[in-house]
Amino acid sequence: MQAREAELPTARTKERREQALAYGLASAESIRDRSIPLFNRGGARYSASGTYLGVPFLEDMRELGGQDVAVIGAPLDAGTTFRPGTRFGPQALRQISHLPSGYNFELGVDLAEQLDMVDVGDVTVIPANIEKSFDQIDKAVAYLHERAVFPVILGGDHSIGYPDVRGLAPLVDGNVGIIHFDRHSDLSEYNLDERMHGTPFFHATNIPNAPATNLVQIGIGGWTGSRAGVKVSRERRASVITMTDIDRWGLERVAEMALEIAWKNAKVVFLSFDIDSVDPAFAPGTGTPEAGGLLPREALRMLHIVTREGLAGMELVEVAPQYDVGDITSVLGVRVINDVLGTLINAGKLGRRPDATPKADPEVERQEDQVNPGGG
Ligand SMILES: [Mn+2]
Repeated sequence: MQAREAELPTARTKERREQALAYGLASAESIRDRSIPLFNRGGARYSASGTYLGVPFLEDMRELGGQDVAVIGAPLDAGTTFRPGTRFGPQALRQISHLPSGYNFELGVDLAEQLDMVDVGDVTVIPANIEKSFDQIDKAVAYLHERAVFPVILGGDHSIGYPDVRGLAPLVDGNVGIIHFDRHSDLSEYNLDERMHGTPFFHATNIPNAPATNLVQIGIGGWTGSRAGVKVSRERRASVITMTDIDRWGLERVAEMALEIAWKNAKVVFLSFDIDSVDPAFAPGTGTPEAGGLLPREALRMLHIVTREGLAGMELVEVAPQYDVGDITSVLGVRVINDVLGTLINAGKLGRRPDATPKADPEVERQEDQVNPGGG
């Protein structure tokens, strides 16, 4: 069989690889093997579960442009410091995203009707090299911004927060604000000598136009935080809103405050939502759970306030389906994304508002009820 292998043809594989590279574009400069594409087109790996909300999969990345939203996975968990597994986060989120219909009664939005959304699959990350992975994610995210498509980035652990901001900031003529939901401040310079998931906002706020004074962190506290990060947050005057602050001042007031801090002299604001900001009773599927976090309704209520002035993009990180129970963490992650998109639509910041949407055709509506009865 050693000899037989040499006799097997390779033409089709080569053809598929060439197409994957043409469609998926050239990888970051640090990747030596130039046959590895930037966007993962074929070797599905972590992306084999269909698209987010069943929206079209954009196979040829050269065709990106003109859409409102692109969902993109960054299946990297090389940055975890405790329980790994978030490389399967994008897959879990996509899979459970087939449960909701895209319509929300309370928000009065229908994502399928009001957004032109595509799923562009995953960034080809390099699991054995976090810096090369950052280069890939940075370049991929920048590509989406360059084509003016709103990125919804599915993590992955929180280390991707750094390349997600690094892919955005150089394209902004002004400051970038960051609204960061988390139990952890993620402001250390290094974890174990590397830039891991406890470090993204140290490095992101080193970017000249992403100052820490426009970073607002919501939900911080508990026993899994880092003292090194507190020192950085003190020195750089980042704004830390703890669970105790939220209890004391109330959701609305705290969210209004966060909005003000993030937007102060900023041109755009990026949303980084760590699923572990929500209590592990509701979000057990994560690597660094911390008891006493937000209730889902508290998180959603605050999101409705902090996103209404618009966003330049968002990431939903730290979903690790191995530790999940009945997919509840992924259900919540999808809920967070969809609520943000719905709020942006209602605020006139993304897609089309109802008055710009053609009226529903009653005949189509009846047919739709047969196909997708909802409820249950
Ligand atoms: Mn966290």
